[in-house]
Amino acid sequence: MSKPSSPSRPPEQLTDRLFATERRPEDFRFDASVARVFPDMIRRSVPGYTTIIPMIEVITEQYVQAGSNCYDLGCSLGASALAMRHGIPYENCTLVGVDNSSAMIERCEHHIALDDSPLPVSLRCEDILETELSNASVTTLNFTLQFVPPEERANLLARIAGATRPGGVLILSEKIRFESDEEQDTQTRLHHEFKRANGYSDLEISQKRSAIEQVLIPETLATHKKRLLDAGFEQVLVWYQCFNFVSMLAIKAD
Ligand code: GEK
Repeated sequence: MSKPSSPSRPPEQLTDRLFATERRPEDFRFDASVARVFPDMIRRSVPGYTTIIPMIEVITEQYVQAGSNCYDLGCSLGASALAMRHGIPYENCTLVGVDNSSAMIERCEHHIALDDSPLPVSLRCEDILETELSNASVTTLNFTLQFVPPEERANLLARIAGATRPGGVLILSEKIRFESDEEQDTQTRLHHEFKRANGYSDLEISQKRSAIEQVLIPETLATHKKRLLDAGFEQVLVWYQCFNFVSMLAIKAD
């Protein structure tokens, strides 16, 4: 019996092979070539990503407030925004996804259209440093703050905290670095083993590392916690960690 024909888009187009051949370590950009393979890239590169996304729905459900705005900042193709959408039980909430990559926003529109939740999602192709924020109950920065220049991070977090209602939250996931060089080396090695186990070659791992190091600046957990408290959140806790990838919850006082 002949095999059923393959789906309309060949699988090669969806598999991340961007660093499989020799490339100059030029700056990594969220352009169309990255957007096309993004779901495969993030799943195979970020330990815990497939656990974190459904937890964003659970956390949103706990903290969303009727009549408020929810934001997914650096929404890429909308995975976190869709998780938030399914965690929002109120018709009078507004969900906003923001990303400054037009290639990401274009594809995100399709993902939102394919989803069955009735809650409208408004997408903005804007810089999260400039986008308007107000009346927020749940905001997500799922692996986005790490791409913001470090000197801009405190202002952004203060703006988010200032726009958040009492009892509202910020969900923050980041690649972190460790105080001790020994732990940094061990956790980095384990992360690379995770990538190898997911089919990335040594060449892909080392070339991606060189490219991403120029744009992704990780900080320590202590730096993140202090800055979130300084920004105006009352409580900061870690709800997930796998190797050097951490998800935090920052809660505003009631
Ligand atoms: C997910 N949250 O799947 N303004 C707007 N967007 C930005 C900015 C900025 N200043 N800087 C970076 N981005 C997603 C994954 S990916 C994480 C987030 C990763 C956007 C950038 O265009 C990209 O789409 C996203 O932040 C980071 O849950 O690639 O590791």
